Amino acid sequence: MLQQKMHSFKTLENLKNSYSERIRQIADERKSGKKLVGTFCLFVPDEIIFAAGADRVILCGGKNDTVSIAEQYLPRNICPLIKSSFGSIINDGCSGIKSCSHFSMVDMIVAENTCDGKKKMYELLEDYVPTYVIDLPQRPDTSEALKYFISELEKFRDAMEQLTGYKITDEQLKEEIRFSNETRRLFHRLYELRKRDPSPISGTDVLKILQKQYFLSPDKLKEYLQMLINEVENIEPGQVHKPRIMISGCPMPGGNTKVTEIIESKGGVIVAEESCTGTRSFWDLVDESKEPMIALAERYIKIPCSCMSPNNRRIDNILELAREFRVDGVIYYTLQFCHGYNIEKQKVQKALKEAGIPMLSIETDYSDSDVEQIGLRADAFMEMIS
Ligand code: BJ8
Repeated sequence: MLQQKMHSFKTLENLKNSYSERIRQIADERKSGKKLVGTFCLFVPDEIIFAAGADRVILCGGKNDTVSIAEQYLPRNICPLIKSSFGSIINDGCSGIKSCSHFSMVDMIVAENTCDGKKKMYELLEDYVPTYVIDLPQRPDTSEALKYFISELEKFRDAMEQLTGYKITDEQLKEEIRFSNETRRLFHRLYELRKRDPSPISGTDVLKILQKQYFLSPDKLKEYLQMLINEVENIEPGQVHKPRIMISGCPMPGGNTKVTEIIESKGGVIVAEESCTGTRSFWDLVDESKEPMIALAERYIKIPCSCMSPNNRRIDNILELAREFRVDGVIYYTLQFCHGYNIEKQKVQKALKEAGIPMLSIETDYSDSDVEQIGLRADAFMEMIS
């Protein structure tokens, strides 16, 4: 297969150095009394956190080195994302593993009732960091579910006011919604560019900013996104078609780029991700014309996570994305022991088969033990769809 070298983006080089700058910013904010909230999931509306005058970072772990710390407390047979996150938070630096400082800086964790493993992990986390849990109705298409979710978000709004001492006004909420929608629109622009054939940017590169969106401040994220879009827009159109791949499934938090790197080293290019480190994070905007709490509840309850049942919206999204991004194949990516996404694979596979789109299923963890084996399967898949 003809290979074409991907462009190297200055924005992404700069992004590499953003960690220490952000840590300094958080430390300064905390000195001046600003609260830092840690979250784990897209179902927690950032707009409410920011409207309360707090900052936030997402605490999902994507690194393998904190998994063993967690395994001293948690069963081995749960998903690596849960173990890595828990290990990062409780890591006191005595284990010989460099402590990730933002994990130890949060004033409150805002959790959500999604999968069983996370729910139970949050109960344990309470011993380390004050933890607030938003209950999430899991049959999202009923009017009762929406009503209940609105009431849960109202309670969360009160909890944030208590944490920061600021009253959240509707005006402030609307402002945050407007700001977040602008960022969502920028992501749409970036994804629009990926529709070109060949795509001017690799999926591994896009993943870098998708992962950092959960760590950077909202202002910085917007700045980086704008710079990246400018760079991508100015790339000379390439000539060599590469198999266009969509990733669908579990999130790939910071530190976890294993599968995208393997796929792209085998000649494919990832053009879309149906994932929480992908389209689920920005695809739908919040309706700015509505009463803000209702608009937030309506937007967030529709996130097609596999904890929802039924979750046909996800199947529809996958088919729509596959068409829009003209994908040649889908990599169905699940983390080990993630039952929701693992079981939902059956429905996705059936729908893709009916649509004539090939799918390769990869179930993995954060270790490198299966890199070779995934590589061989990816090779065969590329061969098939080329
Ligand atoms: S909205 S995908 S961020 S819950 S991989 S911990 S589901 S066992 S991360 Fe998620 Fe929110 Fe859903 Fe997105 Fe459980 Fe599965 Fe592990 Fe997961």
